[in-house]
This record gives sequence, structure tokens and C-alpha cells, in this order.
Amino acid sequence: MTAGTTGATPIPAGTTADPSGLARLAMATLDANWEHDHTVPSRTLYPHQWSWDSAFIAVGLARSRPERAWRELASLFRAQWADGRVPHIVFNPALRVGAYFPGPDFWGTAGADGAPGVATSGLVQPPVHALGAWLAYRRAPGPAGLAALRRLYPPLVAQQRYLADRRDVAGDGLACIVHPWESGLDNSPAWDEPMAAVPAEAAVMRAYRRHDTAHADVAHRPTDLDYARYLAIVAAYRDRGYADRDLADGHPFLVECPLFNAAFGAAEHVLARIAPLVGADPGPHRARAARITEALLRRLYDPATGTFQPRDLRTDRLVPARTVLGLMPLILPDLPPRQVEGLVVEACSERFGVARRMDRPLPSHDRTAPDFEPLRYWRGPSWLNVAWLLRRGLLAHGYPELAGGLRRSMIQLVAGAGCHEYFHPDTGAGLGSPAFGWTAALLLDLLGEAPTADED
Ligand code: 9WN
Repeated sequence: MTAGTTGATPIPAGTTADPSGLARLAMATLDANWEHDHTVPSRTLYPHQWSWDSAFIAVGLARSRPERAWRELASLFRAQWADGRVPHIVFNPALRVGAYFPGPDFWGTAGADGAPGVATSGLVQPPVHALGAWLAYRRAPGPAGLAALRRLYPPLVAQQRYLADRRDVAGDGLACIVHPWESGLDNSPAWDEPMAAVPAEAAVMRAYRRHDTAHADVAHRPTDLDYARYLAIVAAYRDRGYADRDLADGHPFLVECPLFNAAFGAAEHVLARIAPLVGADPGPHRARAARITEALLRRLYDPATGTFQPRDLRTDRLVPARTVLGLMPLILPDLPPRQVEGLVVEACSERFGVARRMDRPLPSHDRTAPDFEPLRYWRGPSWLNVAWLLRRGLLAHGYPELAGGLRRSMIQLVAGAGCHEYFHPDTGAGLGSPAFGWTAALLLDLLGEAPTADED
């Protein structure tokens, strides 16, 4: 172990502790993953364009290659559907069939109402794009950025309108997700209960060839039973033409997710800041932001645990698993002090271990839970995007020292293991793709700011 330049905990032996060396590694990773108008999350595992990845990646690109940041977001929004949904995957037509599973033939979006001219999935992901665009502009202000914001503002507003008008299945002011992939935390223990109700058998997967397990350790990925359920839910949505009417009548997975809705609310806060720059009225965005925060408090806050839990709309019950998803409403600037304090207590508890001097990285699931799995994807491993969001929340609510602890632990992870997709939550070993887009981008973003930077 070498002593780290950042002070608190030692940096594990590995890549480099030198910030300029780390920045070079991150930029080289982003350059290697750049594909004509977007960045692939990973050349092997995820060779197409992914929605929320592009938002995080744009923030890092703004620090290094701003022109690409705007192209990244523009290419994603070119695939926006007529109803405003921003698809979670935009397929690159130049790639061979089988480069990713499930591919365009399984999604079959071509005939769906309002689908764009390019092949996409029919799902969405957490709407972190307004935040991505805003931060890209803050990192690279200037006429080109302002022009890009002007172009992006209407599609960003349409994205929000889609979620508010078509996905508020319970009519309570929150958007619901119709597939675990929409949460971005695909196999989180948060989805175990709602997924258990989805009829499917692992054996179904014998009829398909999974692409992910050819490139990543089977023991680190979702199981065949998970995949069988993922496909069954896609098929149910596809069979209704990806229409959101009457979802409550029989769609097998309907959940209100705290991260997704925190992003939904944060987007309105950010749009209220973008609006005056592009000649629009910030008032309606402020009003919508306030309504989303109020709905989150009413529907997803659990006073017994002091944290937020997903609500399964099929049973109308809060899901008991205490995952990192529950901490995400901290990104809302108008979260009341009581809930802020509850979330900070939860974050600093043994479950998640946030501290000024963190001895282990932020896990994606409660470390003390019996179903905590340090190697399996979103069931324990540490991911930079959720840690980066939590850091923003801590800064927004006046906890710069805890935010500093998270920053150091994130930098140490990459210093020790490289730009991996996710990391072992105890040892910091790199897992999944070794050259992952958002890890590189968010690292660059962290390196570009002062350790106790104000929230922006
Ligand atoms: C399914 C691309 C995406 C991320 C998700 C992550 C993973 C896909 C998969 O990769 O999901 O969308 O094939 O496992 O869970 O958050 O956007 O990086």
C-alpha cells in the first residue's frame, strides 16, 4: 500500500495516485469509447449508447472535450420518441446482430407509435439529463454551450412531460418505472419483491444467448431467472406497443423508485435555472419541483427507518430493502431538514459507511443485510455514479466534510483499480468492464473541482 496524496486513507496498490496520471487515464478511456457521436459505456459489454450513461459522461466530457459533451447529448435526444420518452438504449446500426442482448429485434420498436427512425429500446432511465446538461454548461460555459442549452431545453421539457403525463400511474405526482432496467440499478435487492411476482422460469434463457456473461463473470451478473423476468416484462410492454395507457391493468412491474423520482424532481430544479438563460419562464419548473418533492415525502418516505423506500404499485406497499436508492432524494435542494438528517444518519450508519475518513467505498446495498453480495452487480458493489450523486446531495445540504470523504474514496477506487464499471465494496478490486465510460467521466469531474467545492 502506498500513501495517498489525498490524505485520509491509504490508496491501494494499483494504477496511479497522481491526479494528472489519473486524469490522463480517464481521458484515454473516454477517447477509446468515443463512437462517432456518442460514448459507449463499454466496448465489450455495452457497445451501443445508453441514456443515463450519456448524461454522466457529458459532465466529464465538458471538463475535457466540451464539444463532444454537446454531441453526446444531441445524439441521444435525436432518438427521443414523439411522446417525449428518451430511450434507454440507442442502437448503433453499424454493429453486428448479437453485439448486445436483447438487441433491436427483441425490442421491436420500429412499428410502435411515435418511435424514432433509429432502433432503440422502449424503456427509459433516470432523468438525469437536465442535470447533465446544466453541469456540462457550468463546466464549459460560453456561446457554444449556451446555444446547446437552447437546443436541449425543449426536448428536456418534453422528457419531463412524458414522465408526468404518461408515467404517473397512481396519479400521485410521481413517475413509475415499468422495468427494473429503468431504475439503472437492474438487480438491486429493492426489486426482489416486485420481481418475485413476475411469472418466468430460468429455463427460458436456454432459448437465448446472453451476451453479458461472455464478457463478465457469471457470478457478478444478474441470474438467468432475473433475465427471464427482464425479458417477460419487456415482452409485456412491447405487446402493448409500448403504450402507457392502462398500465395499471396487468403490467407485471410497476414501481415508484426514490432515485428515479429524485432525478425527476432535480431535473425541474435545474430546468428552473436553465430557463432564464434560454428565454423561458422558470416559474412552472419551480412549481413542479415542489410538487415532486412533496409527493416523494408523502409516498416514499418511511418515518420508521428515516429513509426512502420504493413503492410497489401492485401491492401498494413500500419495499423493505434498504439500498442506496433510498439515499438519493438528498440531491433535492428542497428536501426538508428532518429528512435530510435522516438520510445523513442512514448514509453514515454501518449500512453505508459514509464518513470524513471512509475506510471502505460506498456500497450499493446495506452491508449489514443478509442478502448483501459484494461481487454481484447492484447487490453490494460500489458504483461511482451513485456515490457522485450522493456527494452532490451532501454538498447541497451543507455536509462538505462527508462529501470530501466520498470524493477521496471514489478517487482512491480508480487509483487502485482503474476505470472499472464497479468495485468490490471491501477491497476496492475492479469488477465488470475495465474501461467504463461514466467511471472515467465522473472521475474527471471530481478531479476538476476543489475537494470541498460548493454544490453547483
Ligand atoms: C441494461 C450501461 C448500462 C447502465 C445500467 C447498468 C447496465 C444494462 C445491462 O448497463 O444495464 O440496461 O445490460 O446490464 O445496470 O445502469 O446504464 O452502462
